[in-house]
Amino acid sequence: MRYQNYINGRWVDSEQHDPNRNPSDLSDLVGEAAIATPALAQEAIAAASAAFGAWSESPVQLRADILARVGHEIVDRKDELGRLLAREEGKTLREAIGEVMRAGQIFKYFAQEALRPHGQLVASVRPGIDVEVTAEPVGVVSIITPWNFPIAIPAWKLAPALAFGNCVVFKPAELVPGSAWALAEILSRSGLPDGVFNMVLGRGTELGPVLTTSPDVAAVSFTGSEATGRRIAQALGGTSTRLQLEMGGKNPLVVLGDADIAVAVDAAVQGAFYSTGQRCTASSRIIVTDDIHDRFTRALREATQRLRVGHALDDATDIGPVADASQLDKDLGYVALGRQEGAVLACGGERLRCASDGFYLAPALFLECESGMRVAQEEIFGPVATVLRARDHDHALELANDTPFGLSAGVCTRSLSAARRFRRQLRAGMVMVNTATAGVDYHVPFGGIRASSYGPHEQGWAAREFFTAGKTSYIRA
Ligand code: UN1
Repeated sequence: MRYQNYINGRWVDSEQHDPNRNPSDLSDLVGEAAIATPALAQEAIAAASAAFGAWSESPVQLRADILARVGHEIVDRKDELGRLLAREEGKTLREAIGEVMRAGQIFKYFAQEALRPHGQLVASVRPGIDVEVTAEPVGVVSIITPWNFPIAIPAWKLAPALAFGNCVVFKPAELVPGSAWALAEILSRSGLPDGVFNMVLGRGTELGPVLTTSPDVAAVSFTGSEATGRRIAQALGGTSTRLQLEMGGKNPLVVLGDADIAVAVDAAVQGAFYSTGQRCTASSRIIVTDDIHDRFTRALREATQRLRVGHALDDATDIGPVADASQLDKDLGYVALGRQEGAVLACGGERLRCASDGFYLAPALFLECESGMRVAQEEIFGPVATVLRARDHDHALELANDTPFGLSAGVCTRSLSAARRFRRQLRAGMVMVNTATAGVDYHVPFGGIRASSYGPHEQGWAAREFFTAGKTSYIRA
C-alpha cells in the first residue's frame, strides 16, 4: 500500500517514500509512505487558506453531518482499522480497537459540539445596543501528532478544528502513516469541500518549520516530545500564532497504606506497562508508603512478570513491542542508567526473542529509586517503571510533586479524606483515584500543567477555547 499526501481534495504522491514496518515483525512491510517536501506543505497551507472563507461560514448542520459520518464509519470499521493500527504501531489488537473506537466517538461528540451555542447575548449598559459575544473560527490550523495514538490524537485535534469552522493541515508522525492515511481517506469521502482538510506525510524536521511558522497558519496544535514542543514554542516566540502543546509526563501513582492491593497493582500495571508504557500519561513514578511497600512491590513484581510480551496481533499478548529501534535503544539505555544510578532492577529490562523478529522488551521494574535519579525524573516512554519509598502521606505528596511535569497523577487509598487531600494537592492537570493515570475518557477535558502542557486543554468542551477566538460585537439596531 502506498500512502500519499492529500492536498486540496486530491491525492498527491511524492518522489521519495519511507517503508512502514511492523514493529512486531520486521519482515512485514505494512506499506510505504510519501515524504512530502516543504514546498508541498506550503501548497497545503495555501489550499487551506483559500478554503477558509467559505468553510468558516458553512452551516453547522453540514459540519455536524460530515463529522457524524466520519465517526460512524470509523466505529463500523473498528476491527479493520484496529488491525492496521496494531500492525504499524505495535500496541495490542485489543488496545488498538479500543483506540479506534475512541477516535470514532470523538468525531461523533464533536458533530454535536458543532450544534451547541457558540455565543452569548448581553444587554449593553447603553440604551438601544446589544452585545454579542461569539466564538469564531481562527483560520488555518496545523495539527502535528505523535506515533503512540495514531488515530485517537489526530481525531481529538481534527474533529474540533473542523467542527468550529477551521481549515487544517495535518502532519502525522513518520512511524504511523497507515492509520493517518486511513483517516484521511475517510475524511476525503465525507463531503468536506476541497482544501478544508489537507495531509502531508514526511519528516517533522523538514515540514515542521513550514507548518508552524508560516504567516498563513493561525494556530498550531502539537502533541509529542518536550524537546520538539519547546522548539516550536521558541520558533513562535514574538508571533501571535496560537499554540497548544501536549508534551511529556512523569506521572506519579501514589499507593498509601490503606490501599486495596489488588486495585493498586492493577492501576500500576495498567498505567505503567500497557500500551508498552508508550503513553504520556503512563504511571512511570510509583510512590509507595513504607507500611505497604514490601507487600505491594512483591505483588507488583509478580503481576509484571506474568505479563505476556509478544506480537501485537496475537490474542494472548498483553504487551506489544516497542514502536521502533530508536525507542528500544532509548529504553535499554535508561535500564542501564537506572542500574548505574543505584536503583534495584526487580525484573525485566532485557530484550526478548519472540517467534517473530520485533522490538520486544521485558517490562522493567526499578525499586528503591531516589527522587532525583534521572530514571525517576525523565520521561522514558517505554515499559520502564520506577518505585520510590515514602515515609508517610506528607512525604508521598512531596515526592509526587517533585518533577517538572504535571500531566496526570494518581492515588490509591480507601480513605476518603486522603483521597480528597491528594486530589487537591497533586500538581497535575488530571488526577485519578484508585485507577490508572493513563486511559482517559473521550468526552471530558484532557491536559496538563507545568512542563507537560501549554495553552488550552484538549477534548470535551475545553476544545472550543483553542479552536475558536472570541469576538465581542456591539449592535445598535
Ligand atoms: C490516555 O492515556 O488514554 O500521548 C491518553 C499521549 C497522550 C494521550 C494519553 N496525549 O500518551
